[in-house]
Amino acid sequence: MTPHPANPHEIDARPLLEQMLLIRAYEEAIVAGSDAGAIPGTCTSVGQEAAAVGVVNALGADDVILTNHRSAGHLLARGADPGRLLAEVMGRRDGYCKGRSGSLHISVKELGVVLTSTIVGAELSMAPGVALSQAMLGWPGIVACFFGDGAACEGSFHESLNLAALWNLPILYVCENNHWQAFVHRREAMSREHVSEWASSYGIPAQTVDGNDVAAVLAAARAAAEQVRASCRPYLLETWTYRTRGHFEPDDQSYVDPAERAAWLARDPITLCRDRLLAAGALNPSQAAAIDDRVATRIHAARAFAEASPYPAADELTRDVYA
Ligand SMILES: Cc1ncc(C[n+]2csc(CCOP(=O)(O)OP(=O)(O)O)c2C)c(N)n1
Ligand SMILES: [Mg+2]
Repeated sequence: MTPHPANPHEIDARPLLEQMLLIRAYEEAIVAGSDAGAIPGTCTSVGQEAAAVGVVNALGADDVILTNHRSAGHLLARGADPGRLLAEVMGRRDGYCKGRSGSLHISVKELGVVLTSTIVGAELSMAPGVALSQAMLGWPGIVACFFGDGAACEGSFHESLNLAALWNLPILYVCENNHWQAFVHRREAMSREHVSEWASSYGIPAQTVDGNDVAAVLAAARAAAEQVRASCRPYLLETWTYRTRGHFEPDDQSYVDPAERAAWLARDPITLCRDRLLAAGALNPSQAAAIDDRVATRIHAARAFAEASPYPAADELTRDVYA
């Protein structure tokens, strides 16, 4: 039994819109701060917000997340505090990892975000181990492993799927296919159009969903997560989306086909969601403006919090390390 609507048309997308706006505003604040030299540049997920929000909202409190270098959307959708995230990016003591991880290695244990890996594909290597330990300890919850189309071209993807299928591990593999693998288009690196096509050779069910339609992603992810939970077997969900900013900041995107990018900008996930809600009468312009205001206030407060947080002292450098 699915406890939530599996039909995208029955989903209340208003809270999802707010989460997407928060992610966009958070990452745009980082871009503006990095342009001004005040914040280190990160890898943003601008254009991919629906993929993150749709999947994370399909997860339960006991589920754990492994993610990658484009993790801000996953963390914010999971309920991470933007101030503590920004403090982490800025290397401050009040960051989730005391300012030592930056954006590329951040973990938030209390939210079940076990790992951000900047080694492409390492989250895939670790997913079977995390799922196996959950199972051996008798802990509830499935493992959601977020990775890119580039990671799917690495050997660790195939090793991970093979073991997950062999050992019946409850892993929801989520490939955010954003068409780019750093500065290389997926067409130049992938033998197939869809990453989901590769799952069948391991007997793993898979689906590709429109990654810019947040309700469609949420519905597909709920069904996939339920299937993983009920079967104790892996599932691969591919979200078909696009990275509309550069690989990192700054990046002039001179290698990008402007027509392709423009076509995806015309399907911006936030605009799509808001327009649909307005057209359906589920949101009116003043409610939409109130959401914008709430988000702006939170980001303003996050920036103030992060800037007020001190840098760690030099004598803390060797604390919390094994050797
Ligand atoms: C093992 C490894 N190889 C190369 C890199 C450099 N690198 C960082 S991100 C990236 C592209 C990854 O593409 P994808 O998996 O599609 O993720 P996306 O950046 O599109 O989200 C590369 C090659 C790395 N960090 N780790
Ligand atoms: Mg990619």
